[in-house]
Amino acid sequence: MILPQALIFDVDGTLAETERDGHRVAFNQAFTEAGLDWDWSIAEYGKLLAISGGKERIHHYWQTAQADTPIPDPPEAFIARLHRHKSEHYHQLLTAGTITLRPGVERLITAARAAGVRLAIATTSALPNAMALLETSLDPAWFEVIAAGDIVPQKKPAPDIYHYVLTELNLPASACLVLEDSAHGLTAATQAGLTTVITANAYTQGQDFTAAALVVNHLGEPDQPLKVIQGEAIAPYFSLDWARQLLVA
Ligand code: XBP
Ligand code: MG
Repeated sequence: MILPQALIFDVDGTLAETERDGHRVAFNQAFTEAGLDWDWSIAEYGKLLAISGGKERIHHYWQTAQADTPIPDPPEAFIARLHRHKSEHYHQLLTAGTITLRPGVERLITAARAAGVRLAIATTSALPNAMALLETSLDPAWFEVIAAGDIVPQKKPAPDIYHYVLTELNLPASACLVLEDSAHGLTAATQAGLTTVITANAYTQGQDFTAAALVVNHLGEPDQPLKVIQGEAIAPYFSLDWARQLLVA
């Protein structure tokens, strides 16, 4: 069997640095619009990323930091509406072109398509938000499976989303390589038995990536070499050949 049979990409923080200047800004815009004086700073948002999912993050913040703020009943419906408005702001930010793909992402995806390696998405983000990035920066049609948000009962770090993708691809974990940026994502993927490469970023760089097959600062380009943080340095940029070597190791 030719390896890898498939590459499975996380979205936020992996395809692009969407959190700080995308999701965070959109959450704040939605809060202001709803008349709430909530404002998530860059540092505070970093801590809130421990809670997966936008709706869950708002709910957690309300319960822990804003317990005195009355919000209309039922809270779930209010939070869902707030989150929908946040998604609209997020789309506008993406359409404005302020968020670009991380180094090496498009190159690796192009190489995979040329080699017949199948592609999939496994994200905690809501489907419309994942689609917005794919539509503005890549092409959703390139991905055979786009698994997002509430499609599974439990979000990362639970492995549900990766089990779902493997079932849809009808492939064993041993044939696929995952690209993630966070400890939550790594836990989810490894619990599903998947070999994982971490492309760390400003929000995730201090996290525990011991279970990863490789940790790099980004996937690299021929003229923009990656830095290996954990694992063996093989080449200046991550390739399908490197992916194969990790899977057979
Ligand atoms: C990222 C997340 C998401 C986004 C917000 O997950 O945790 O909650 O921050 O997205 P991943 P939504 O890295 O697995 O893609 O508001 O759409 O939930
Ligand atoms: Mg991520």
